[in-house]
Order: sequence, then structure tokens, then C-alpha cells
Amino acid sequence: MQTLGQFIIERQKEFPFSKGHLSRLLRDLGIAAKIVNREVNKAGLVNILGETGGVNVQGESVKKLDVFANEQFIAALSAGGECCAVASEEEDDIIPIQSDVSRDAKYVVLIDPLDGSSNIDVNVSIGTIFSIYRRISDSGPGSREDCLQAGRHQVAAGYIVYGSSTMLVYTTGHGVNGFTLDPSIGEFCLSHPNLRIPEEGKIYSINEGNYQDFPEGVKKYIKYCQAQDPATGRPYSSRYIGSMVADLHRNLIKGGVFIYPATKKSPNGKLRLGYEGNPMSFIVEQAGGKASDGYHRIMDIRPTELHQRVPIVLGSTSMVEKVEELIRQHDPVASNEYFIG
Ligand code: AHM
Ligand code: MG
Repeated sequence: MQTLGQFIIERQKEFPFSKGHLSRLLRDLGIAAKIVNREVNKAGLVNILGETGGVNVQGESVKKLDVFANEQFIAALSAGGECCAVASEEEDDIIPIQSDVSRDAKYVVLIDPLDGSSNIDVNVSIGTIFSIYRRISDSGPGSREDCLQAGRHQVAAGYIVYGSSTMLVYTTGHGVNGFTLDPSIGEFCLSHPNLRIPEEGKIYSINEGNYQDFPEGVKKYIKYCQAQDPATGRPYSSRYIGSMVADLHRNLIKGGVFIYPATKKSPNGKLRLGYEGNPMSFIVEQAGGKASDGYHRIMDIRPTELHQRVPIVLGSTSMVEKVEELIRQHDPVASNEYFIG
């Protein structure tokens, strides 16, 4: 059995001249994940669900789980010394980090501390998503520019799914590996080495309640999934948890496509490029799948805003390509044009 800590150190060899900074950063994220997991697991017992504002028996103010997760990850990254700025879905602006220990910090972290907020209070899987870049500024606290790099410059990305068991899945650009938390020893243990997403799948994941609002190509794809065609295994199954981490994790293992398209109301989609689109794209591509906004590779989009949104189609390569084909055919003009470069 190999723990996450042992695995990270062993894999450091894949980076010649590495001094272990990224390894320490990943270890810090793993520790924060365990603390968040502990709270997620007792969420029904302690008064941490719902709104903030309460006070617990120790006289401490009660935090909503997403606020708690945000604080834990920021605290771990600020104290760890390897991170010069954090951008969080929970914060309006970046959090520059300057402390003695982080003078030479080389990395910035973009994070969605608790994804799937609508599932927090109802005991359905939720997750954390993180994305790591090497800074482009020289020194001192990190800047917005450090956090606004195209996804293809990510040096690592991962997610934690707090589900029936808790798993951490990450990539540093050398494949994808998954670790399951063994609560008896409090360690993430390698359980899914070298994860590969099947080239073809039979699951489509999309919030069909928004059907009337979808682009024509996406509507056509849904009808394609529902059509009877024994030769290709259709109709496909529809599976939608409403927590991107959990939906993607299932599709990564079983094969499938996850779609959160542009809608009439939200022409850029709902999900965020920095905290959701890019890290999940990096993982899916590293697992042999494909990630697109319907027209372009997500990781080639140059972000212009911190909380920028992006339409998302990601999963098994042949399924993503079918969605792209129908979008090109029926919606030849993208609702949004980015700078791709
Ligand atoms: P959140 O970051 O506020 O939790 O929102 C992101 C979540 C994703 O996990 C999920 O895929 C999506 O929102 C679900 O949205 P919807 O309820 O519109 O289907
Ligand atoms: Mg989110």
C-alpha cells in the first residue's frame, strides 16, 4: 500500500532538478482536504450546515461548510510557504501571500473549496477542485496576472470527492492517479493508479431541466443520446448529481460526457474557467479524454477575468467530439469568442 505522501515523493523524480516545492504544496492540499473531510463527515451532527451566524458551545461562530473549507485551504496554503497567491471561488479578489516562509514561493493556486453547494445540506457527494500554476511575476506576493494564465500552463490539478468514500485524484501532467482516504489510518492510499477514461461511454450528464434554453446542437445531442440504436448501445443513461466533481469522477471511471453548456440566460455557461473548467480539463486530458467549450480546447482560452465562466463539454473523447460536431453543425457561431492563444 502506498500513501499519497510516499507517492508524491517518489514521483518527484519525474521532474529533473525538482527541489520538492510542488510536492510540499500537494502535501499541504492533502492535509487541508483531510480536515475538510472530517467536518463534511459530521455535517449532520454539528451545527455547520445552512446559514452562518450561529455560535457553538465553545462560543466560536459557526461557519457554513463552504466558508469553513475556504478558510482551511487558504490557511494551509498561506502557512505552507510554497504558494504566493490563492484565487478562490469564494473570494472576490486574489489573496496575495507574503510571509517570511513564503519569500521564494513559486506557485499560485486557484481553488473551488467546496463545489456542489446545492448538495451540501442533503448528504450528497460534494468536492474540492484545485489548479496550480508556476508564478510569472518575479518575487513577492503573487499577482492577478499569475492567476490569469491559460489552462495549458497548469503544472498540477486535482479534486477531492467527499462521497461514500473520500478520494483525492490529481495530475502533474504525467497521467492521473487516485487515492482513497482510509479513515482508520487517516491517510490517502493509492487505489486508482494511472486512471484512464474509456474512449467511448454510455452516460451523459447535463441538467436537462434547462433544455429549452440550450443551443440547438446540444438539444440535438440529447436527442441523439435518447435515440434507440442497439449497434451503438443507445439510448445512453442520463446521470446528473449536480456536483461537478462527483459527476466527472463517475464519468472518468465508467466513461461518459459531462456538459454544462451556454444557455440563453448565461451565454458563457455557469461554471468557472479557473476553478472548474481548467483543472477538470487537465485531469480529463491526462486520462486520455477531451475537454472543449463546444468549439475550442478549454485549456487554450486566455482568461481575462478571475471569475470568468465557460461552457463545458468534457469526458470520453468520442462523445465530446460528437457534441462538437452537432454544435458546429447547428450553432456555427459561438455565443462567446475568447482570445485563444
Ligand atoms: P457551485 O460552485 O456554486 O457549487 O456550482 C457549481 C455546481 C457544479 O458542481 C455542478 O455541476 C453545477 O453547479 C450544477 O448546477 P445546476 O444546478 O445549474 O445544474
Ligand atoms: Mg463550484
